[in-house]
Amino acid sequence: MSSRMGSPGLRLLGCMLLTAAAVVSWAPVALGDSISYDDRVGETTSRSDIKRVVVDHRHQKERLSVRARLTKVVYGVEFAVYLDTRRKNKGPEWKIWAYADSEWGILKVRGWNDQGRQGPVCGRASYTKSTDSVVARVTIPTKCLRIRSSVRVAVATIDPRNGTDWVPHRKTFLPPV
Ligand SMILES: [Ca+2]
Repeated sequence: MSSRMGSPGLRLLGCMLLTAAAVVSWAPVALGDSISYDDRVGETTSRSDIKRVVVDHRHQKERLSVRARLTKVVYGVEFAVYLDTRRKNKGPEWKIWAYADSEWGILKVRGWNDQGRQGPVCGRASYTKSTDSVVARVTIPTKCLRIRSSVRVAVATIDPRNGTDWVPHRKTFLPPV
């Protein structure tokens, strides 16, 4: 009788522990001048699913690097990095966009939905393929975007036919680095 009564309790405990582990694994982890975020896989309709994002903002190196590990590279899916550099404005001031083996650029934007206008030409973007994933990366000199202090970053893979995978959440920034 006691084991019968105990097992639902144990199951509940196990469930709670699993939930706690899941919450911990998806929370952003600050690492000095960088932050990493493990995103769920399979939660998006975007064909290019984000697994992990690392933002590296080493002030002494005067550059901002954002890399995202994706399940696969899909041509025509846009890799987008939104930057909040002015805390007075809630939304992004800059959008960096890149397509695999194709063009990339920087746009000055006035919010999440702004098409933007051509920003400065600086930095670089790349896609690096490995056996089980692809790493999309952009690296920008901070001076070029007038980043003087910490910055907040949001990342998305915009699949025009299927949907968007957002990190950390739709139109939401990671904590500042
Ligand atoms: Ca994802």
